[in-house]
Amino acid sequence: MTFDLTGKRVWVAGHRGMVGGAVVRRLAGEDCEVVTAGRDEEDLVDQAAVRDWMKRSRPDAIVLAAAKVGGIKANADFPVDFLYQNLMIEANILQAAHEADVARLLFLGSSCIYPKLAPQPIREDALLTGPLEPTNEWYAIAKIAGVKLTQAYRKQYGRDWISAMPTNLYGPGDNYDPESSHVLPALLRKFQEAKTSSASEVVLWGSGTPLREFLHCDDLADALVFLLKTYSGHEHVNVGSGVEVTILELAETIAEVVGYRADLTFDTTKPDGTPRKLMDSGRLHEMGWHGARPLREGIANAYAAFLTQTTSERS
Ligand code: GFB
Repeated sequence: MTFDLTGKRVWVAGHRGMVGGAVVRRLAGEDCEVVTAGRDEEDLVDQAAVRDWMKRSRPDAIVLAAAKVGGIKANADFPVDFLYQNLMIEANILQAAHEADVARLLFLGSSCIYPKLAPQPIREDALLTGPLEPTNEWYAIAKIAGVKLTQAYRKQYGRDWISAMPTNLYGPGDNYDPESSHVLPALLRKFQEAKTSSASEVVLWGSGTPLREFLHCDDLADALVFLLKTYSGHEHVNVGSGVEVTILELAETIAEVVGYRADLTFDTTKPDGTPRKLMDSGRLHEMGWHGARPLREGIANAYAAFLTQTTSERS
């Protein structure tokens, strides 16, 4: 074991988001103290506020799950938000963590930081070997900077800080806004709404042919805690499920889980994005983690959470 969590204070930055929430749930099973910031304490884009919070909270370890995230359309519509906010969040937290002498930190990248046409499955060493996918280059550049900054503190100051690279994620606490969400929560919502209104069709963006790999956020959280406890190294680590599906296949599985069949039509005015994005998670498997649940089972869990979340938002 590289880092024993027993008795440690662990700040989960971004605990209100899907990933941060999953990490908090997972850490509840460890003998550590989870620290989270109140809404008024946590303006992560503000350097002074982050420094102040770090001094007061004094964590031993940080899981940096805070980020401005969104689906393909949000990335294209809000380039400044995705580039600026993510650069600020990661720079502020890493520098404040360094000043506060935080022993352990886990930064989260994203599979979209790899080149658009990287050889598949994508290995960690494909980073910075080719041009990025234009629909999400703003987010990707910020996340690449975060991975590099994490490595830089390791190199210059010997900090035992690491990065993980998750694939496309879904699960409880996801964003279901039709404009800004990712495809899986968007389709859960579209099929549920079609079921409720007995609509005859569901519209998919793009051609339905792009391939994506999906991982449940609770499985990601389990892998992150595993890495936090056991991995020490310069290179980031891919975290995927190893299973890819086309967007059309995803829609068919969601239709089965929701229990509603509708004609699928394609809005080809919307972008497909990168054609394929399957990561090679071989290094993580060699380290001993194999916890990804089957996609259909994960979607059923996410659908149940979606129904609960939307019911509680309405009431
Ligand atoms: O999940 P998604 O928005 O993002 O879209 P990316 C994946 C694919 O699903 C694209 C199609 O080909 C979309 O055109 N799609 C079909 C839909 N119907 C829908 C729909 O109703 N909503 C959405 N959102 N997509 C993101 C990046 O890329 O991946 C982020 O933009 C991040 O930066 C994330 O890295 C993991 O997989 O293309």
